[in-house]
Amino acid sequence: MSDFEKYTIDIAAHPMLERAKELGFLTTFDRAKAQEPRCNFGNTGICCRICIQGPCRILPKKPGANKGICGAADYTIVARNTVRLIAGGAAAHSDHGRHIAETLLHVAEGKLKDYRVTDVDKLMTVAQKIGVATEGRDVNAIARDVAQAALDEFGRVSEYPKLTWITNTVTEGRLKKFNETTIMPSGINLSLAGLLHQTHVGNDADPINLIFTGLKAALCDYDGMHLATDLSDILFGTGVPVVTEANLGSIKADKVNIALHGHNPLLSQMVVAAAKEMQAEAKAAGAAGINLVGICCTGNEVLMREGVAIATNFATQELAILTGAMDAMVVDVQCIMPSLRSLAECFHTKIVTTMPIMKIPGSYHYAFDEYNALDSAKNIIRLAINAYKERDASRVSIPQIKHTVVAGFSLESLMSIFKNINPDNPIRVITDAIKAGEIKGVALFAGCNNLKGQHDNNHTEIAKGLARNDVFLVATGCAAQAFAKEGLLNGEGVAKYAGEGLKKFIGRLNEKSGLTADLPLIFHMGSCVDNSRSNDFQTMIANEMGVDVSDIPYVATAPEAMSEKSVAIGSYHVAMGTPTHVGVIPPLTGSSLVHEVVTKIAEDVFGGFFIFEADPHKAVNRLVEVLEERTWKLAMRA
Ligand code: XCC
Repeated sequence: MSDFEKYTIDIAAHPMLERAKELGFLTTFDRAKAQEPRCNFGNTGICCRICIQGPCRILPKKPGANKGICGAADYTIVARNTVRLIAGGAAAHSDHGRHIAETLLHVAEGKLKDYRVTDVDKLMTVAQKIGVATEGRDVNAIARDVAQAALDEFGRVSEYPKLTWITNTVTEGRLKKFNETTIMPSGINLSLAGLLHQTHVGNDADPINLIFTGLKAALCDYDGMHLATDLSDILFGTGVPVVTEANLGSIKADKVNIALHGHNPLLSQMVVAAAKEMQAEAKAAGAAGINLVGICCTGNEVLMREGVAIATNFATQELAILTGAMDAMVVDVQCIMPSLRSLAECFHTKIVTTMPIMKIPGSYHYAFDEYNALDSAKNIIRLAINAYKERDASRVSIPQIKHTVVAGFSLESLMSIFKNINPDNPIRVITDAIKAGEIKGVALFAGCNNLKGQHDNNHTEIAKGLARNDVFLVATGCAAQAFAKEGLLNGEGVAKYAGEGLKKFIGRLNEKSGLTADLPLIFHMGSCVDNSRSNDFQTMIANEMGVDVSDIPYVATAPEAMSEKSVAIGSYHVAMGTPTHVGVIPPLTGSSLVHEVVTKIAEDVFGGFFIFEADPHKAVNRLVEVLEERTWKLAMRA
């Protein structure tokens, strides 16, 4: 096996890595290798850098060094480090949501000419869900109140009232649990600032108290994500099934290629709209047109709503530039490697940053102007068209590898398929299949790439293993993109990997789907903020079964978790009562106490718990075991 094969299972990546080697460019794979061996203190979470007397590193057997200078024990240090990761993730997700909410408010106030309320049905649903009056009211008035309710989530400074989106989207059982355990937040900013205060030097030393505060922040993550999904749907439309393609082969040699990368759909939606209008300009420059492709969650956003192809996911973002055919990469926020800029220097590619909080020295910064959003997008496309003119055709080498993708499964679109089978009570399509033992339950795949393992391998191996065991699979984020690139998001994936029960179940959906394409093995629900769609799915299943979410056979897995956001997502899933697998051993093994709390004791309190298992096959066995145990318990209650 070559080094490249060891790095990633994505065969489109191999020739690009070879190319990087020829150019002498060190990719993220090389940099990951160069970081080995990792520092054991950092790797296990017992390096404390919270004050500048540090870093303090814990040596359990060395008197004096078995605590930090201030006397903080391993469990305090590990808990503090972990909950600060959660705060970082929750801040990122919720700030993304706040940005969307501000835009919706400005739309409702008639201040923005390029945006509008696209999905009025979704606006009505959300308004009714959060208690905004709709009867006889104008769309913009309702949109203003919904946007204001979302913005109010951030600024509350007292402990009451509690967060609106959580209050109105989770089961009664969860709400009671969150209140009883005092982790129910009222204000997102308040909770995150409180966490940073609590973890300051000389503050809280109690790991349990810290973990509960971490879970409160994780619920802020949930809230911010949920409102981001809802408000994005209102502005840009709720995803419906689309057929598109994925992998580097979706980059076209004869077109102006623009990659949309990051997380926030506000600009990328405008780029999609502008590209439709500017095909002639591209043709005048000698290209066959404009080809948009997506990377990371901005890619997932425009895939869901516009059918834009996926070029690649997080770990292989650099490789899109190495094709020599990428004219511009437009980035917004989160998960964008700073290395893109230096790699772009080897080609004609323009890296365009657009947000005030995300700049890369040396790249082009086109400040996104929501008041002139379409013009902002057009200027960027013009830059790409000019870059295309500088492209050296002799340096273009695109791996001709791609797969068909059937995606766009918002919960609404999934339910409309279920509705074709059971018009009166669509959710029963899945609960009946679980009760009949046709499927063993549901697994959500979420999260990133992490180069501590072979890129995309954990994602695909665990998915195939669970599919063989008749588990219904939904996915978001870079996990969904790994599946798209590997050909698991189409009907062939079902034929190859689904167990008999799952095959029958998806077959039944196919008969009634009303779609021209066969349904996929795994249902792509969108970007990372769209994990909220999976949470709503859980809530619907639990309510239909008459139990709490902590009782239903529904698991989550982040096979290659990497970002702070993934820590926040995983943590709130545990609070939601979901057994949550992580395929990378996170930096908390330095405290056996914290490790025990999150992997075992959490189950007693919330019903959810973490499973840390790097081996994909063992992970499959454990997840199936957990699903079977829950199904068995449910059958006992019946
Ligand atoms: Fe980033 Fe959402 Fe992770 Fe991918 S999955 S590496 S967070 S892009 Ni969100």
